[in-house]
Amino acid sequence: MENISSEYLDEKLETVRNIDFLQYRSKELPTWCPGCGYFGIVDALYRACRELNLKNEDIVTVSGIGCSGRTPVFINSYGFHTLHGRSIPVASGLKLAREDLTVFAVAGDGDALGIGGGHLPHVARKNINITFLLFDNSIYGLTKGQSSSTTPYEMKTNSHPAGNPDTPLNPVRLALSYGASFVARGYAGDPEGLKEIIKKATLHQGFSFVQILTPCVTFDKENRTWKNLKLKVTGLKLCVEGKNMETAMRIAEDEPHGVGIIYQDKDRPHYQEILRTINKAG
Ligand SMILES: Cc1ncc(C[n+]2csc(CCOP(=O)(O)OP(=O)(O)O)c2C)c(N)n1
Ligand code: SF4
Ligand SMILES: [Mg+2]
Repeated sequence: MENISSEYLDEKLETVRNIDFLQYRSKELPTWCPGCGYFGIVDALYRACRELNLKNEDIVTVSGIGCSGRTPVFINSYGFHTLHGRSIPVASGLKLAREDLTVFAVAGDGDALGIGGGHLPHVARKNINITFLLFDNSIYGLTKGQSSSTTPYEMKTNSHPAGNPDTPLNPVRLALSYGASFVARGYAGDPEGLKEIIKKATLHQGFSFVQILTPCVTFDKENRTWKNLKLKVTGLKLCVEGKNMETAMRIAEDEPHGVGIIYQDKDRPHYQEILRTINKAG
């Protein structure tokens, strides 16, 4: 078969990138497995950026390590592929230095809640104005299927072939407890709905936490599969009005597959506003 030249591919990709929201797609070809939920997530992110009319040069996506760590490579903007578990602190520093930029921090469940788990409480309590996307496939994908902080109890994984002995963390409950001013859950299989959530999270003035339910098609054949997610994911059953912590906590407990905006406190100032007020007073 005749080889396709890189010039030919570049030309074709340039054409594709010129289609509406695909201006946010980089020239890099995906390294994710065919069928991975992450394609749906970046698709939603491209669409959100388009509808928010963000300039490519005003966006920065910061990642840690894991399959999710590749995300900035596929976005036609500035990006930073940092160390394992460190997307939140790097994104926070960046936002504090360059308030004018739109900063997305992304991380897998292992990255964000395992090795990087110490950063979430602080970005939430400080209310730093970044959008955090948790790519929650409930497994370590990149390192080939070990149990993560969100792997269900007793699920068989490559690190626990007899069943996971650990109780999983509840990401939404954690984010609420830590004081995140915006908490939502989305689904990689619904890029249109996820786009709306990412738009709201981006427009929110303060720390926005979005848990995204997504499958690892290669290393999870029993829990968060497309088939199971399609059956389980629903819109939120409980009605969320304003900042209602009690309802939000009930959703965290009782609706683990409910997608939508779970909590939003629009009144709380974000970190740079607080700093300006304190510095003026002092
Ligand atoms: C300090 C350090 N410890 C461990 C690793 C190995 N490692 C790389 S990615 C990863 C976990 C990835 O899982 P997750 O964050 O859920 O991301 P996914 O691959 O599922 O997107 C681990 C343990 C590493 N790269 N650096
Ligand atoms: S290993 Fe899993 S998370 Fe990683 S790219 Fe493949 S399907 Fe996606
Ligand atoms: Mg993972």
